[in-house]
Amino acid sequence: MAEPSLARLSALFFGFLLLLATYSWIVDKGMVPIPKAAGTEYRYNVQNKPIHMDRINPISIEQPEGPSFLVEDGHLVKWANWVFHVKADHRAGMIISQATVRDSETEKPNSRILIFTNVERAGEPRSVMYKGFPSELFVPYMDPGELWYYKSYLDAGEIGLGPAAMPLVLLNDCPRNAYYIDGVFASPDGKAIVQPNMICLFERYAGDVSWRHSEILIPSADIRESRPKVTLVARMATSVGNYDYTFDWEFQTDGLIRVTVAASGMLMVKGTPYENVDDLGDKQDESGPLISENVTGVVHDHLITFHLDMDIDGPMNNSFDKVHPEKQRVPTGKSPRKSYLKVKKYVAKTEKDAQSRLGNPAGYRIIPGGNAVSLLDHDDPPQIRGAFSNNQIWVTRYNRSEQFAGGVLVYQSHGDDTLQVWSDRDRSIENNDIVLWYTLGFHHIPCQEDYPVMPTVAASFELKPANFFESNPVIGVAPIFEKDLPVCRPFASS
Ligand SMILES: [Cu+2]
Repeated sequence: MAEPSLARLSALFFGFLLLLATYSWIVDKGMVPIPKAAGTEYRYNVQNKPIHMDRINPISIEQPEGPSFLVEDGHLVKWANWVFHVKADHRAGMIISQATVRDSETEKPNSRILIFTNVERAGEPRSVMYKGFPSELFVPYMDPGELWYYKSYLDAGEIGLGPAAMPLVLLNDCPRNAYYIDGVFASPDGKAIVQPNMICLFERYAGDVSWRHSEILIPSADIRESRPKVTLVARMATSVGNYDYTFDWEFQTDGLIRVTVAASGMLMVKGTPYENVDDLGDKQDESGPLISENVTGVVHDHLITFHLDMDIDGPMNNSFDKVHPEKQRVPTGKSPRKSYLKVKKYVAKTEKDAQSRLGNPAGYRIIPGGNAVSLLDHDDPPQIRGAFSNNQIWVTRYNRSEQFAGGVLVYQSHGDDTLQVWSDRDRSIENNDIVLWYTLGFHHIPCQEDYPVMPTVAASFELKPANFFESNPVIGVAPIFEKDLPVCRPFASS
């Protein structure tokens, strides 16, 4: 594994210099004791901190017949019923594009293609997503004091998630069965920077079930059907200064895409005269909790807005329905029940070309996961620049210049080129080429366990087929039998 190149380091250094040049005056607000810094070493080979737990034996996934995916031309990934393009990107870190899923019920004559020597892929590829990537990453700190008020970062636009991505750590960032892809970027002097092992691809089996049913009402039949859930993960990790973010795009054979952001790394901390919360008396430290002697963990948000250019069965004629489950009251005397849940569609203007058998418009649902919306006032300067986090979900008409939710140029921006501004134009989005924007995030209230390096905290959302397939698309998948896995056996039984 190669060390980071000199050109890459100079690119990062140049970026940090720009940040420093923005705030180049000195403010002295008095002295606080220098923290002891005891127990802050986190590197395994230099720390001396025995852990008191039973050892976990090394673990890995065995694939006796090798991986089930192909990578063509360095970036085109073919796995199970999915085909998509993955690439490293200077600003977004990793971009997934032209994702199609093969629908075995749309097979036409001669549509089978060979991807391995003995495996055929049946059915027609159907477009799901043209392009998806983290468009901006907003981290406002919640200390309005003179030394901290300006600390609100747009990490993708100001730093770039690509150059800040160090090579992944083999066997730890990704499992042994992972395949690695390098990133290639341009340095400020125009030379190429190669970032080795920046993205990994691997099949994940976490012991979960894809679908199952046992027939308890017909005991003589002994029907017990179950299928293991195996997924494909595309992962990159970036270290934007003190913080680390891992981005996963996980593809399931049932058509679902799960996007996960996992945050780890080091807190941005502030000195304080206090060593113990008792020293505070009736006061509360306004910046955040005391996490070590003389060290405060300043409260902040991590808000990551994804650009999701969904092209369900093609770029045009896409619409967005708001679906609300609502409680309904049963009229008195009509039923022993008093209430029930009814699903109501609020923007049901969709007439798609591709209709399913039952007449439902073919679609994908967004299933929110990690919800966090900025609590800053909309007229607060950081929030004007980070206005894309005013809403959890946005839908805009496709415009090729609207890729980055905080604007193309974010250094010292005033919020005049954000997703909020574009959305305020109020263009028609019905039966059109539209882009879905979703913000996930964390309100981070630090605690002692986050210090010196915080355990990973993850949040995710899902893009789930809804009436896209005619029925369960993985009903025909074969189960796994004992003879299929000749390599791995539990140690006790070998
Ligand atoms: Cu945080």
